[in-house]
Amino acid sequence: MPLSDLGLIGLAVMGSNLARNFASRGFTVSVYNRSPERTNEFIKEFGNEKLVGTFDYVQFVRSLKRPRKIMVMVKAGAAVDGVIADLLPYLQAGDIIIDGGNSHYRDTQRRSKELVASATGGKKIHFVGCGVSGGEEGALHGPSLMPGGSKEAWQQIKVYYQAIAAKDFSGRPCITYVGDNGAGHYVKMVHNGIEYAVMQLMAEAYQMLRVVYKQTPQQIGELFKKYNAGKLNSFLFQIAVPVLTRQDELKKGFLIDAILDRAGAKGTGQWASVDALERGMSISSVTEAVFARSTSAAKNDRLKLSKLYRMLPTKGGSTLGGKKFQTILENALYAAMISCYAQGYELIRKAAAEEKWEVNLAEISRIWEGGCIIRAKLLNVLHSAYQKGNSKNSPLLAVPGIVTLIKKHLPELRALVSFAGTTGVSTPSFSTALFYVQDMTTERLPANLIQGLRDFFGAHTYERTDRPGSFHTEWNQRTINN
Ligand code: NBP
Repeated sequence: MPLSDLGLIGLAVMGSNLARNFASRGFTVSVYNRSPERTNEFIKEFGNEKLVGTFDYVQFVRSLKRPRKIMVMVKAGAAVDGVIADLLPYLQAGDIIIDGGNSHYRDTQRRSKELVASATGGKKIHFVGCGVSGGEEGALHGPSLMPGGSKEAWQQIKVYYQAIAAKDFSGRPCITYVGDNGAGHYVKMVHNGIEYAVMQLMAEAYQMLRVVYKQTPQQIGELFKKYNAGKLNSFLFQIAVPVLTRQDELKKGFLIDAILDRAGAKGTGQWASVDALERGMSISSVTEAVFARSTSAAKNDRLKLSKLYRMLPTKGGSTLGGKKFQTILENALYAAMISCYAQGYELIRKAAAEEKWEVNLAEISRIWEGGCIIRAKLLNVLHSAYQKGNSKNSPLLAVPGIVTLIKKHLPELRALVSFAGTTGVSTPSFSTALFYVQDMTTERLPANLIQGLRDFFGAHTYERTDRPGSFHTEWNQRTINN
């Protein structure tokens, strides 16, 4: 029996589709799943000469060409450690483990360290933490891939992974080596954070149209379709159209109106928010999106409180005409989305500096052009702006093409947020997107007052505008009683 090019462990949604994707590009893949019934089912349904079922680690490892390239697609967390521990006795120096799950990047950093020679009885096993985005469809037809970790291993696996990746706007594979140890999983975490923020912006836009302008889901679906044909062209706007316009099969009306307004989360938005807080960075549009899902989950409390506070939206629609609003909304969405990317990219820049990763933001933009959930025309705009500005790692808000776009559309974002404030519809992600750009482009913020207050009550000291050093003032405590 000829040896397989690759091994894949974990045949749930993602693993089985990735295995099929590799096989469809001509590679042979040995697969293994903890529960053998799943392997049997998979082989029965999809098995061919390219997909080989194995039922224990000895059989699995023996079936692979050396150095072995083994992708792990199991539930993130303890299961990944368990699989690595079980595999290790059968591996040899130079073999490669690729974790394609949504692992926390700190776990990936730990695993990378643990797999160096000292920790594995003299066997140098390479470890790659690879962010995978695109869900089931992406895994099967072409995901966006964010590998990080061993560069030596990357050289050996790239031919396989480039073959299965989605294509960017110029037809190149949506994959790049992101950086050392946990860089790939870090960038995937930020990708998911941006995904939270973009979906929250879309939900806020929907709510304005539904509540203030009394648009039907059909009308909103048609508007989003129009947006999708323009500069907001993206996977999320594309799928929003059927989600909005599908008729309910169980009763008369639109399905969207029957879906409970309680959003779930798997935690990557929270991870990104906590990481930003720990690094002293603001990704407020992402964090607001996480908070918004938490608030949505408090359905019973909201129901009770809504009866106590009947603050119905005002007739905002009449103060800003429907057609005019549609244009403002489109441009406000565009500016707000750029702000979300600017926030995410600043977090990546900070993490890269602290973790010593050589991250290239032009490339990150490029590999998100296709395959992933946030794929959009805008990513090509960001990528091109970085290239034209010859500024692959500048803050996004400093890239010349982006400065022009923000200057052009910020007034509409401002108009939208200020209008929303009069309607009673909450727009936390639009608001924070605006405030982020405003604050990051403001020379003098009011933090001087905060410093003064901190120095008053806690002698925390302050810096001055006119000379270096740290200063403390003996503020007159008695003045507080005057
Ligand atoms: P799941 O995250 O649902 O995990 C199920 C797989 O993990 C099964 O193969 C299961 O084997 C295996 N497994 C578990 Br659970 N515990 C195990 C253990 N202790 N030892 C060995 N195997 C174990 O699968 P998924 O949705 O395909 O996702 C796989 C990874 O990809 C996850 O990290 C996920 O977060 C990530 N991801 C998912 C998506 C998506 O759209 N679903 C997108 C991008 C990334 P069993 O059959 O024996 O129970």
